Amino acid sequence: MTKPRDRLRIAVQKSGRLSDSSQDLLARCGLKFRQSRDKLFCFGESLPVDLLLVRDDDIPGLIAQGVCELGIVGRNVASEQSLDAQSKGETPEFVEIRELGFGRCRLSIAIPQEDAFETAADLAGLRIATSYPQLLGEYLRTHGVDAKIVVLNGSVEIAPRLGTADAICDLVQSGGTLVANQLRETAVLLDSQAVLIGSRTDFADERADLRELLLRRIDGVIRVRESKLVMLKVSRAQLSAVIGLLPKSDTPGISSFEGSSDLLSVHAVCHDSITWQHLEDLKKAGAMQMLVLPVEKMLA
Ligand code: PRT
Ligand code: ZN
Repeated sequence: MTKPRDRLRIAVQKSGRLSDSSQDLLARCGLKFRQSRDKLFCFGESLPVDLLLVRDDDIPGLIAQGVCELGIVGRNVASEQSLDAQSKGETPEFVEIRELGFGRCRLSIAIPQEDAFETAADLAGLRIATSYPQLLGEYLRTHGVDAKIVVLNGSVEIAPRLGTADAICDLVQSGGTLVANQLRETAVLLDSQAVLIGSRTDFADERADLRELLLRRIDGVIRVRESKLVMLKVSRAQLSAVIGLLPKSDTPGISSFEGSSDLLSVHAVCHDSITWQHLEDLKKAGAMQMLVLPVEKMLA
């Protein structure tokens, strides 16, 4: 029997695209760690939650082995490793728990700009370079396409120019890398972002409560990040039109001004981003002196 543990371990990428946002999220959850960032293991000082700084590809495996309970990785990494386990007849020992809203990208197939493409069937017989053979394999199987998967661990985008592949399947964010390599995106296989993953098993020790506590705080941080406080003035006659335009708003607070029976002040927390277009629409509907403020903490 394994010894009960009273500390939780969470693994995040040591250095790379997800590192800063992952550590920022944990800091916003009130976690403070003792070691400097370049060390592998950081001791949690504010809560019994320790941090492991590792390569992103190692995180699902560390959870599967029981070295840590939670981790932050791109969905692309989690899905690829999950399919890999399934291809060996194993059940992946980790599951996706939360979307975290950063590190957004997509896994796409791209072909040389001048090549024709209408449907997935046009990929038949091609050599497709990728670091995601499982996700690509699943896509090809689903579409009944017989193509050759060329596994590369980096610089996938130059494979067509080098003549080692006819197409690629790689992560795309702005699309700049594809354009720079005269490639064009033809199909999206997976929409990705950073996700919190965790072990499939429930814990019978302190870790169960710690995990719940951390999840509650993460939910709070995500909710606050997407929320804005909107303040504005409006005449009584235009109030309902203006309130109807506030995106995902809680019940607004409405107050009147001393000595004015017509002018009202409205404040509302909106759980969505407020764009310039929203403000233009509100103005047309009669809103005046609008203010959009970030929300720092929220407790219902
Ligand atoms: O060293 P370690 O193994 O930990 O890091 P890594 O090199 O494997 O990963 P890293 O830091 O490059 O990326 C970590 C995660 O960030 C990925 O697994 C994705 O979930 C996410 N992410 C988000 C991206 C991108 N955006 C991204 N644009 N990962 C890679 N890219 C690359 C892509 O491979 C291509 O080369 O950026 C290029 C495309 O970008 P655009 O903007 O030109 O389209
Ligand atoms: Zn990696």
